[in-house]
Amino acid sequence: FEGDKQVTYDPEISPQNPGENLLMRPLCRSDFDRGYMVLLGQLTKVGEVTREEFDERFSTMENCPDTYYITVIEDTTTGQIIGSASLIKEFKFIRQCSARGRIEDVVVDNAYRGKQLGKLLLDTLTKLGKRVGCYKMSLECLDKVVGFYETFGYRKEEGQNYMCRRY
Ligand code: 16G
Repeated sequence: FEGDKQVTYDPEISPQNPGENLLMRPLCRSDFDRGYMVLLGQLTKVGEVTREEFDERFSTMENCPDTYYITVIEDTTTGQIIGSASLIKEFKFIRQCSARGRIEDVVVDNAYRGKQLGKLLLDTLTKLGKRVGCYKMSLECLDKVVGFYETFGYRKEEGQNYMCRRY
């Protein structure tokens, strides 16, 4: 199965070594001051989130152990967050009390394109999902990036539709 193929990098990078002056790590509370919300603004509407609101939401997530794996990449020269992707583990009763993993809010700063960072984030979180016991992983994306996600073994499933209702 293609999804089990090793993802390769050129030049070689890894979570421990994502590139010169770059650091890959879990989101922390102080990333509010490192432009985390501004970065998310490159993905969708973020609204005017205050530090207090961010703090409260961070605590809510922190209080759900083994659930929110929000991974960021920091440029250590500027101290800014320049990439992020989230793995959310959703606990289930089905499949012997298994869990599904969702990949959400994947974003790499426009100025940092072409450094394989999206690939590194996806590869890492996809493997992490398996490691933490997810029986499947899923995500939603635009037509133009379907090919990118296929690299990591994601497929449009026959007869399955993504449905959405907005408020
Ligand atoms: C994309 C994202 C999703 C994000 C949504 C925001 C990935 C793989 N998908 O679908 O996670 O939440 O955009 O758009 O990153 P929205 O604000 O219109 O829902």
